[in-house]
Amino acid sequence: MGLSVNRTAIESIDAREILDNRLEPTLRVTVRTEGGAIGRADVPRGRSRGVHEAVDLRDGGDRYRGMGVRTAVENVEERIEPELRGHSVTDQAGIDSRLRELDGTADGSNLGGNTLTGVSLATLKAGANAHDLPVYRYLGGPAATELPIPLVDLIEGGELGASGLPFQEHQIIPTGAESFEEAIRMCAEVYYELGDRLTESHGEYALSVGDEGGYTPETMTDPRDAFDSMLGAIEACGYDDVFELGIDAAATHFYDSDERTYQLSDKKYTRGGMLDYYADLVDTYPLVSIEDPLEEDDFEGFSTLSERLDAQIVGDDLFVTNAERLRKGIDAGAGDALLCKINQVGTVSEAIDAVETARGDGYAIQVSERSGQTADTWLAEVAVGFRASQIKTGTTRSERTEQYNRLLEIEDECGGGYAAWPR
Ligand code: 2PG
Ligand code: MG
Repeated sequence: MGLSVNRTAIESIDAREILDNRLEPTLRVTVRTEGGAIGRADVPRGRSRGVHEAVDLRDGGDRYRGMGVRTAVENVEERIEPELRGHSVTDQAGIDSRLRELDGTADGSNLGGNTLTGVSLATLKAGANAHDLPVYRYLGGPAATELPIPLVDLIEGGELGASGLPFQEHQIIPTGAESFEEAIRMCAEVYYELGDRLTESHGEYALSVGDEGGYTPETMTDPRDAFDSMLGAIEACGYDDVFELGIDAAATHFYDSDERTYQLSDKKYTRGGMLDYYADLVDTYPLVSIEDPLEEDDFEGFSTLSERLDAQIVGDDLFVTNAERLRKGIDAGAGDALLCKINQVGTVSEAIDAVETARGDGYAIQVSERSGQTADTWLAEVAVGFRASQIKTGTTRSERTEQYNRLLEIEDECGGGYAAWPR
């Protein structure tokens, strides 16, 4: 007679060093249960990171210019696995709080934020697998049937693209599409059309792409030029009624904290100057989403802007997917939307906390990629599972398009609707 097997109890946790889209090392974690369920997850990595994010543990030294993750691998196998063996993968909250306890720091710097994220995500996937459910259904239950609106980064600047543009992302947003499938097709057609136009206006090198697969015209320095080019392409495709625009300014990265000024192309702006600058953009263009318009600790400035503009103000480096920082923002009236990146905060349960806090206070939820990631499609699953109305996952390059491909499958699987833009 066979022994009864606890289908969900963790039997082993393995980790290895793999490579992301930038050929930089990152962590892959595999959780196996006694009953044969398996969850494997790859950890993403940001380049334009916020100072309040969980610490990404890297080996230092010469290997991979210090970016190796062998210490993180060791932490998973030697310090975490013995502690979690036997725990049920379906107890996500229990496993995540045990991970936090083992780490013992607020910023994840002992075991590594990347280590925590890898184990937490692999546990989530193993839990879904043990239940024979796709991750989005396991996470979101029967209510998780809606597909998010994609914010597609057609032109890159800042830290993520070698264009002359100060803002990091210039996005098209298909708020007027009827389905996710239609939204992505229209985004692709605008992308092709924009490519033809940029070749004409800025030369063929404009077609080189940045970390998220958007174009990077070197001679483009004014965000208005990016908006005009994108609107020209949208109009040429006949989609004026479908698209609106967004940006991720990622303002911390052009902020001088000594002078308390922002450097935009060849001009310096005070906070007040930036507020007027954005107000003017919103007056001139169909700009409905502005991420990180000001530096990462300016709750007051975010609040003034949220009050003043109709556009959605999204907190990325401001909130870092942390429920406490978000709560502070909500109390101050700062922002209208949470950017959700699991590895910013550490574990899946902490991200759920932030998402539920946002939902409870009527903040929109935008699930987001990192500029460094792999073809692992947990991001698509999590976006639907968190019932986020928006997703940001770049443009071209397989680690981005795989998310779209998975979302297309999910749309078919659940006959899902398409989210509405918050007005
Ligand atoms: C951002 C992101 C991703 P990174 O600022 O929103 O788009 O950049 O992953 O480099 O932090
Ligand atoms: Mg950002």
